[in-house]
Amino acid sequence: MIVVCVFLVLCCNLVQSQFPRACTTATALRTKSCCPLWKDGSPCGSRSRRGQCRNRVVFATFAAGQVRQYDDDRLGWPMYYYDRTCECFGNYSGYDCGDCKYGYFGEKCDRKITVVRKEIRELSLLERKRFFSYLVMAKTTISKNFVILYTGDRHHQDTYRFVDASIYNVFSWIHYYSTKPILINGTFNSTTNYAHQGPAFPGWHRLGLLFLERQIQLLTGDENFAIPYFDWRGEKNCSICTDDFVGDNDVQGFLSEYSHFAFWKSICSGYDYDEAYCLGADDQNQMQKLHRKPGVDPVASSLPTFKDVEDTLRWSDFDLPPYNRLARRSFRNVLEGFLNPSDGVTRQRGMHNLVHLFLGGTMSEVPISSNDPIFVLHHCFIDKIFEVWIRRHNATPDDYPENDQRGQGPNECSTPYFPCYRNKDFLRHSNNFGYTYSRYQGM
Ligand code: KOJ
Ligand code: ZN
Repeated sequence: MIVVCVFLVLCCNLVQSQFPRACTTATALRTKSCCPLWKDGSPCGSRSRRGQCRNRVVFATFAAGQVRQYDDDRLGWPMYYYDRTCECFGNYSGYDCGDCKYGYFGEKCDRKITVVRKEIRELSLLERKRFFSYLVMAKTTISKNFVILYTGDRHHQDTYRFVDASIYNVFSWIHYYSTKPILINGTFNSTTNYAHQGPAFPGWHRLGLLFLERQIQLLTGDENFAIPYFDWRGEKNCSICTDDFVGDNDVQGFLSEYSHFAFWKSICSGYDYDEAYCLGADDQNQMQKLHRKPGVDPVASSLPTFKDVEDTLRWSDFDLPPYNRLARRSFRNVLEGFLNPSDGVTRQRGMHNLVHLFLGGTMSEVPISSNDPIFVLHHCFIDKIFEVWIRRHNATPDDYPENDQRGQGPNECSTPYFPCYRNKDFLRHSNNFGYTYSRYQGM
């Protein structure tokens, strides 16, 4: 089997993913090397001392014997694809060390900027219009640096195909790719994935927002751009689901033709075949328009309350065994929304999950939820709660537990991001990533 896989990788120069475009050349894939030349002509900008090409920058440890690496291309990310990646020095970052760490700007990455993420209703009319126009630019501008993968058969690399995608669609695809079920002992396990139902959940989504925020800063040249959040505490309806904000919807759930996102379509269908990655990624006609049905689902007819958020913040253990949706008294599991926030034991839809289900439509289908921009606003508020919790409990990366969720070990790379960010490294103040949150309604 190993031989077959190696052969497929070698013979088939189509194998890519949310991969840096520069690492998807036949040579890069054959040599399993993702050390692109920076503009000084040296790999990882080594001549300019930005970084160096290193073997195994990756710290992967996966449950040996339980899952074999060739069963899942995402396992031990990104070692299935690359043995060599860039390790950047100082404030340099990016897959080729041509970019800066989050929060740093300039050719030498020595200018620190801390942006303030505000509640969307705190933005001035101009700021709000600017935000929507940036999103539309991101939705319609092809990413120069990244490409996405699709296939009808994840286990046969000769079927892999790669396409250009817009910046917003790359973001959306990243969430999709990380949520596809994992093949374990020959069966697809859909209760576990790389971004949810485990300790990686808050940090994985923190990184996703940083990725999108940075891509928009680079696209627009607006270094002060900050993603806004939607503080949904205690709301009866979705008060921002109007055409002035994220859009109204008709009875069928489709967004109003006067909304900013009226003509947006989702990439990657929802719960499609286990074996597939984003079928139809290249075909506009196969994509669905965004839809939403706030408050319609009888099992999720109200949003979390102020008290739910306060109760969530009280749990002092970041995560606890068994580190999945069954974990009790775990801050992460309460925040993610598998437990009653006040007792930390009773299983119920709450917090993050409840908001997804309350909004309904695109937002309630895990693989495609990120196609609706309200996902960004919702997760930004989840990240604010995470940040308040980090500060209140003085959390550090050491509080991130060893666990056996695939791809969610403390030292494993968050999947499928480039370069490698270790899961545990998100248990730090947001200032370290160049942003803070405004105070709003007492929090
Ligand atoms: C969509 C998601 C998610 C959870 C739910 C509801 O992306 O994480 O819907 O459980
Ligand atoms: Zn998610």
